Amino acid sequence: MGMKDDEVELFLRSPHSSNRLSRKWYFLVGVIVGLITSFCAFVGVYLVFFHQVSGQFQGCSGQDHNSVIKTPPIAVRTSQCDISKGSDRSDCWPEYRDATQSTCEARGCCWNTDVEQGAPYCYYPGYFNRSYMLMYSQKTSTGVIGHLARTTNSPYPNDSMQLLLEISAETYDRLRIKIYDTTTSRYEVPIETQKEESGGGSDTDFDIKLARNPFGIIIRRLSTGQILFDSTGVSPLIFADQYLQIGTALTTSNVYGFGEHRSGFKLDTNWKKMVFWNRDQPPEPNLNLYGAHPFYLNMDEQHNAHGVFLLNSNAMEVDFQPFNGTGAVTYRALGGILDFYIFIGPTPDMVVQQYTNLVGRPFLPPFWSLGFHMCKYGYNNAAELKKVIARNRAAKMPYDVQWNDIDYMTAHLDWTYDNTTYPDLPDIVADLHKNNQRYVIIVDPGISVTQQPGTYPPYDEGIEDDIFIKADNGSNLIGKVWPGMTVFPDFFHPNSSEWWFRQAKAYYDQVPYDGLWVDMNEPSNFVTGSITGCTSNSLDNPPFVPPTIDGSSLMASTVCPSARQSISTHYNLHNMYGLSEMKVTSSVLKKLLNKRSFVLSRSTFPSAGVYGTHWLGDNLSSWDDLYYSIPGILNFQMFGIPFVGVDICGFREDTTAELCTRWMQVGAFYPFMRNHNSGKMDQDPASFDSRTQDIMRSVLETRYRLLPFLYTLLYRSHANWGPCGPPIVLPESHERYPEAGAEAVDRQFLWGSALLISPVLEQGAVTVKAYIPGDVWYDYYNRSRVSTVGQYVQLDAPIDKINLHIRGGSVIPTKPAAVTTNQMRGEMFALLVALDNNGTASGEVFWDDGDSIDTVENNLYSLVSFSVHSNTLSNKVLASNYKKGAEMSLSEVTVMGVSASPDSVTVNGKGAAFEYDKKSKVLIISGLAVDLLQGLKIKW
Ligand code: MIG
Repeated sequence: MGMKDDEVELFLRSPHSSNRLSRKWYFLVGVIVGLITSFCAFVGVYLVFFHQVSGQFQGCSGQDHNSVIKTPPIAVRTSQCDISKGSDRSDCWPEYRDATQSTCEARGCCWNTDVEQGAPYCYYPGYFNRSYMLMYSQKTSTGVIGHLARTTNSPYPNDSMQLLLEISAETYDRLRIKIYDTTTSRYEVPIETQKEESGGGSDTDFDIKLARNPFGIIIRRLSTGQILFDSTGVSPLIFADQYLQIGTALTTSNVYGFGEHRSGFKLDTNWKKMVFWNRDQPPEPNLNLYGAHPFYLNMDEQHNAHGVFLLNSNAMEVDFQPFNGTGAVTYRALGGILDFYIFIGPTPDMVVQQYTNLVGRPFLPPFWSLGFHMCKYGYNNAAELKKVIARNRAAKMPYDVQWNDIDYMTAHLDWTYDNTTYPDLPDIVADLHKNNQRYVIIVDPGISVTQQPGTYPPYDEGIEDDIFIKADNGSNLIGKVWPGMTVFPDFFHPNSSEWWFRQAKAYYDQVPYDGLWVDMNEPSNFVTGSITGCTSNSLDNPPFVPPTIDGSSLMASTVCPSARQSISTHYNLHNMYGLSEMKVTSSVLKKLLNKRSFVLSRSTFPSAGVYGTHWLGDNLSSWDDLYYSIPGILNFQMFGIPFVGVDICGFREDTTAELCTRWMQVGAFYPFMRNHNSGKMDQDPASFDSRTQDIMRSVLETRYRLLPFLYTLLYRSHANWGPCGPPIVLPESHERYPEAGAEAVDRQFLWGSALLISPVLEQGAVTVKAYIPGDVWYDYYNRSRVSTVGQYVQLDAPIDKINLHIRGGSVIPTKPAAVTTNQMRGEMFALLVALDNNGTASGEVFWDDGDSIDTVENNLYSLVSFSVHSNTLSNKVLASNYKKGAEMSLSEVTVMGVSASPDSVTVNGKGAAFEYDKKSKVLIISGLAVDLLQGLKIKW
């Protein structure tokens, strides 16, 4: 989209800029000053801006602040409507109401029904004169500030006629674009973003350009000229009270992110709309689901990636225009402000790192939570629960955590257990603990209002503390959830934390649980808005509502948008309800247990990964759902919630032995591994025949062996320095494989960059077509090198096998598997070394006590890196504050890709026993007991 004749270009360079553009800049300053002078005379509205920003130009005062230029709208020139490709059309009628030619043209837009499938009939002309104009701009030390004004009304009520624009490079790798109204104060998202410099001294790679009329922003990657953000030529800026619109061009169709939605990993940009309005809704494509993450990652043709995040919690949609034309996305948000962050990358890893630098890095989960979790909605009684625990122990399944769903409660009341169906629940929990197992329970936000006064403290005390969400009329809003009529805690209320702590503690004193599962926190409501409905005001009935699953209703299955919370309206805070509950719950747990907390939440929002994690909700026991789990898990890596999983074997309806076997195989490589079910049929591993049990046990053991590696990846995602960025699980496209075709691979995934997982996702299949990147790879099981790489290969995958490959160049830490993580912790480490073509490899291991609070921040851990070259493995002790005899010792090293048998092997100078297999070229050095926290040299 080129600039129009009457537009001004403003070249800027952000903070650490060189003088390269200075000549142009001085010239442009002249142009701007000229512009200011000419506009100042009749645009008094500037003053609002000048007063606040610089106090200059007092000479322009005396004008009425509300006066605007009264220019009649110009008629749309037909030539401006002659947009040949439908895909170049930006939708001028996003409402799902029928537009007509006359209503469309009254908006200043073009009408043409002769168009490809999906394209709008009513669209913006090539030149649209009813948006904002850049009235003034000024360079700042980190970017530019500007003043925007419009003279005509948008189709939506209460336009902000003047806006302030602030573009600033907050760090060298992150640019913020903030557009807001300085004349009225508007809601801004109350999450704690991190302001600190994330990188260091290197130069910024941003180039900022502004278009004057209509106003537009173009941000490019300076080094390549590639567009990172370009709002010119797509839907024009609208900033009305309940309708904020802005669009941007995309670089390629390699667009990822925008959760929570169900789709392939690479998004479908063909006239797709994605809605953000948290909803209790089983995952299906094209629907708004449990969480909202308005963040995407776009990768250009050179495989440079950048990220774009709109920090806005209001109901929203994004609307794609396909890539056979413009290739663009338009945002339409129902409130707040426009607050974009652009992350420069240039690798996908770095984009996620930069994003989590802003919204907060993922929590480090307790080590036990990396084990296998089991749950069912409907054990229904203690006998059944005990039977399931017993049979999985007897079957020697690696199994760390047992859960209870809402059926443990008395009449679905939070913080109670049913004395008749679960009379001995405390004993069951004591027995789990005795066996080094853990126990997690569900709690829902809805608090029953129908209990006898004085008998149910969660309600009585909540009333006393006045922490429940209020209806618009000021009384507590009453909805209906599992326990019947309920109120909903306002977790933004300053007193909610103490109140929640008291309830959690009272119950903990009876049943000492180890973690909390916060469900239904969209929040879900079985009635529309409240038991008495909602108001007819504009919060409950906004002028524009995106196509939610409920046909453009914001109140369906939740509380009224007009409801009041302590810091704002539910209209503004709805998408953050789950986040607010996570935050309070994680601090309550920390205080209660004096341990690292484990919180699993169904609803999430940016920064949720700081407080807990997420599973992908009520999936179906189907092969399709097994596939969708992979793009789902990959998406949450990007959203800064990497410790994520889905209900293994499927939640709704009955699974089958084959599906459940394949699902346990994939699930063993979900960062968070939980088998959960609501079907009639049992699906815990020991409920199957002995052959199936053997397969499930074996893949569980593989997972447990690899847990030190997974834990080290989780540490990296939390601490975020060193070679690996935040994602634990990576798609092939994002992990140094800029190979054609890799962009859309979402049936395989990687742990870090070292382990490639290629599961069977189809019924009856005993082979898998897997993309093996062009690199050195070894088969995990027979340790031999893979001969065909850089293409799709057909791999054998009988029912008892999930294909795993280790990348040449990696060192993976392991420990022997055991039935609980507690038991394996004390064992010695072993290393899997996979040599690359140069005979080199590297890796690291992080270890601590597994559940103390803030071990990273308090330096209570050990961190050892390994490097291999010239037939020598050596270590570097980067931290050694966690010392524990055998726990930090090394027993065995397996080296893959050793071309010939060594004559001898020495460990720290002393001869050591070894085995070499000529056929697989594998060297095994075993029987060691050397301290990893001392200097280590193993030579062969
Ligand atoms: O209305 O607690 O997604 O995992 O088993 C359903 C019962 C409520 C929804 C959760 C699911 C859980 C179920 N819950």
